[in-house]
Amino acid sequence: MADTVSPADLQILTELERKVLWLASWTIHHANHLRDNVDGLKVGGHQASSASVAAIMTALYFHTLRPADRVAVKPHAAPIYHAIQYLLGRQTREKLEGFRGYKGAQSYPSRTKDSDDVDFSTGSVGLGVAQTLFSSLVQDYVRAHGWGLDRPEGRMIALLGDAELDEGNIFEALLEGWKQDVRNCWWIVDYNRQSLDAVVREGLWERYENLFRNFGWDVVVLKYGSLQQAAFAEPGGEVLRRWIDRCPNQLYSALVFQGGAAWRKRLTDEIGDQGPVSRLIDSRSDDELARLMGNLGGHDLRAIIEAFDAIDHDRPVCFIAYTIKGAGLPFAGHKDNHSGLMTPAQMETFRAAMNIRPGREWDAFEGLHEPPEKLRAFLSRVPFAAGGERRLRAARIGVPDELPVTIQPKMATQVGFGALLNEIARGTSELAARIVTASPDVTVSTNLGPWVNRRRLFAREAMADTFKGERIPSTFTWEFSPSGQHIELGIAEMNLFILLSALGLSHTINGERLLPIGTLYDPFIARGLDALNYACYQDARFILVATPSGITLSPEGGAHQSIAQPLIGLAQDGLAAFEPAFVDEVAAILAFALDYIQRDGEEEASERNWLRDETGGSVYLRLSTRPIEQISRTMTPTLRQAIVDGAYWLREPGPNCQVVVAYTGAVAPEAIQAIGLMAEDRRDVGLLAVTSADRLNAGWTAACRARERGRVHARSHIERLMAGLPPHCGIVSVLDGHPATLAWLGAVYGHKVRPLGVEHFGQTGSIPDLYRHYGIDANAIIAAAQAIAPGGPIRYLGVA
Ligand SMILES: Cc1ncc(C[n+]2csc(CCOP(=O)(O)OP(=O)(O)O)c2C)c(N)n1
Ligand SMILES: [Mg+2]
Repeated sequence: MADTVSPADLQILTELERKVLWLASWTIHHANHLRDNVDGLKVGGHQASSASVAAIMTALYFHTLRPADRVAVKPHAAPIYHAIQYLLGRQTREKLEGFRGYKGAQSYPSRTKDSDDVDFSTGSVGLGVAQTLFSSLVQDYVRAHGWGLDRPEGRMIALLGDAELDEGNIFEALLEGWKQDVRNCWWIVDYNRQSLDAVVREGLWERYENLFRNFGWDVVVLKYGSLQQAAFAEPGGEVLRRWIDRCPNQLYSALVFQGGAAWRKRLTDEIGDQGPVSRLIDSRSDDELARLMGNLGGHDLRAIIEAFDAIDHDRPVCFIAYTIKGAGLPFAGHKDNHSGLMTPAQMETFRAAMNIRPGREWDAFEGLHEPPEKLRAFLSRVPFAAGGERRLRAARIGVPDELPVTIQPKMATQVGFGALLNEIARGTSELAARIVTASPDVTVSTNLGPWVNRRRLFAREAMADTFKGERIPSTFTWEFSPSGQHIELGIAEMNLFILLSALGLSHTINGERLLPIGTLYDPFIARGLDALNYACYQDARFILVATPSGITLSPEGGAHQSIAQPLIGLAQDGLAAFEPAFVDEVAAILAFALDYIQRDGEEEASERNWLRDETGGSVYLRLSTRPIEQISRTMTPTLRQAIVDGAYWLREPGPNCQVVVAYTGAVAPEAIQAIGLMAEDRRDVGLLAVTSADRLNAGWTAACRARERGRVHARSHIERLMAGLPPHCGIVSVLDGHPATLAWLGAVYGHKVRPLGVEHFGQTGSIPDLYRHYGIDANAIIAAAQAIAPGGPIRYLGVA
């Protein structure tokens, strides 16, 4: 193998590895034993897990990485990551001292919460790994469209725990990556053969090796360190190698934990009678023997660096790096070490071994043999740190207030969405160029067909539509090219969300703005929910459009009917959820959304609606396939704003209002009908169109909080809308989703609310059958109104 690192640099790197392990260990120790508010903070998980990757990360950050490379670091290696950034001058001592504490360095690397340039957040194992694969695809997408070509291509790298490979989402990504011809992606598996509870099964690496190769990946197994390789070359070395290869994981770990004497006894008992190998063992002290046996590939800087430097292609690579969990620490190899923490006494021993004087624990070069100026000079020329700011920026793309669409008398919101995108696709605006759509095998059924016909599918290599070539008539053109703007995924919703997460970070990762729109069936949001949460957690920006939704897709039955999704929309941080009923509302919301996903202001909540509109976020549109009669009206700026803020009066209540119906989404016709019928028997009835329960609710809670903090005049949108309602007025809320979504409306001014909605898995049937069955039809609305609102019997009850 090429000698790619000079002996002098290797010596410095060896020192830095020690330093990194020390700093990470001290950070953890400090958080657990020394900070005043340690109650409840004591958690392990980090110490042993960090130690296992100290060498790999030292090699990566101080030698291999280039500024354009991006890394997802396994969650429990956060202390090592922060220590490395500290040495590079990108992390503060204060943050390290505050590790896991309020505003301190985060337990798991976080793009949004950490200040030291984390590329990808991690925490929920498996997701960060897949994120790197999809980020490679996004990098290719951006470059294929001719953007960002003045920047060098980066490698998207995940350093992952071996147990992360238990997560199914990794294999979903692997398959998709193969289909999409992924490149420039490295996954480095910290093969310490331990997870949280357990020691992993024997021989797993062979399964992984075959699997990755089958998907077109290069696989590099880093099993032996250079000490071991040298020993294998000695007489008897082959016997030792065979013994190591046959040694079960559990036993190897146990012997590492027990140390040199235990190794000697075991090796002597099992292979010690074979002349040369006995000499090989006997020629080493206990310490030397322990060092030799612990010198696995993943702890040997030279072996790691050579393996990284030897990659001379852009195909994806999986490195399987053998390591020992807790290497270099007293609980190395012990199966219970996941939450292992060093006792103060053990820490003192470790400190002595590291030559660290009390009071100098945070000094960057304390205890190292190399002179500080040499170390400083080395750090100043680390290639990774040469590029300056790692968070890139991209200009915002202009979005018109009004998106044109032809509204038919009867139309479903999903059809409206398709028509809107079709209109955008027709033009040549920058907006149209920057939109990228994606869907997990439901492109046509979520109405992206017209958009794809115009903008085509993306692939690095062009691929013609065979049906078109054969002149077979088809409604859809299925043509792939590097300039295509739709990414077609297999049916894995997890992949959709992680792809959206990668597309939605393009402005900061690639410095090129993309406007991602993903479509899927509403119930299957649940399938990718953790990935959706992950995407929001790292502040990726995208628009999610989900149809069909609720029991309104009636004949499909319970398997496809979503109930909880409106509550997800309400509760998911970083995601503004809308459920419009009419197509002009969809147009207003889509225009808002395309702008909102680009905002990154720091300002406080707006005084108008108390929403964090300056900060921006992602958007979820819950749409329907039910054609409903459209309202013929002119869209005014006031109406548009109200739609975006979350609600408006479709029928303004009078001063003596007895009943308000507040509806969301596809049940609009039932709400309108019920109001019409009740109007004869109830005074001044009102009809509230709720386009976003999420934003209404968020504005209301924020305004309450502002008042409690002294801003007495704070008023939210819903408070203003409901201000004139008399106290005796009853509110019937209704939606095709969980009734709790709107039930809180009663808490705004203390009105009685009867929330209608769906609580149980759906039946098959027609829309009227099911709306009646679940009690969200006009009759159910009237019955609910009669039960809670003042006044005599309502005549039309039972008629609707
Ligand atoms: C989705 C998810 N499930 C469970 C956990 C809790 N957890 C944290 S680390 C871990 C085991 C990690 O083992 P491995 O990936 O081998 O990392 P190591 O600690 O060995 O470095 C588990 C189960 C998690 N973080 N995410
Ligand atoms: Mg592990």
